[in-house]
Amino acid sequence: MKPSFDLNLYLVTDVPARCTLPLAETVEAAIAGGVSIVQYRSEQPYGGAAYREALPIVEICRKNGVPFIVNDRIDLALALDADGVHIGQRDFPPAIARRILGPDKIIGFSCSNLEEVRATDESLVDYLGLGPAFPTQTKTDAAPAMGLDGLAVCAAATSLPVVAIGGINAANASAVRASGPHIGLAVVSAICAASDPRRAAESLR
Ligand code: TZP
Repeated sequence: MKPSFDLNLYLVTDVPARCTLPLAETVEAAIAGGVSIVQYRSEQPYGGAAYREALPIVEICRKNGVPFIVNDRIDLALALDADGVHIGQRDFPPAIARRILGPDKIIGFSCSNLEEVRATDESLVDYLGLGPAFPTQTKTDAAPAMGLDGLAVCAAATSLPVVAIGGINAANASAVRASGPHIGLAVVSAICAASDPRRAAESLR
């Protein structure tokens, strides 16, 4: 059965060099602060290195009953028996991801404009990541920021659960939440680069 999931506060991990604490400690603190779902996002070129880096995060998520998602890499998601994968427009298309992963895994799909939202087959994916909401330095190849208005339009155009990403922090969190009826927040640097990731997560709930 597909695990249930809650997009309210979605931690996407950064590379260790940009995290204040070691990755596993970052995830543990963020979950203590209220993160409801975790995505492992890696720049590791080798699958084995990514697998070893992610294993402790998987354990922490399991221990806390928090779904664990892998960014982009379906092979790594299967190797780690992750709860799901998050794919972008340039990854394997949702139909292929679904065929490989089967019905019991969560599939998230990134859309950065209304056309991409409208072109998404809602029967294939479980949620949409919408963004970047605001300019971000974390993803160097990100599309132009859609802003609060863009978020509102994209969120209204789908019946899937949505999570906004890109440049989200404690200062703009409530404005982002107000842009759709049930819009979750996905953050990288606002938690990973915070001096106290637990408090940072608490401030975003
Ligand atoms: N996808 C769109 S923006 C982004 C990703 C992975 C990075 C968001 O990082 P931050 O630090 O929360 O702006």
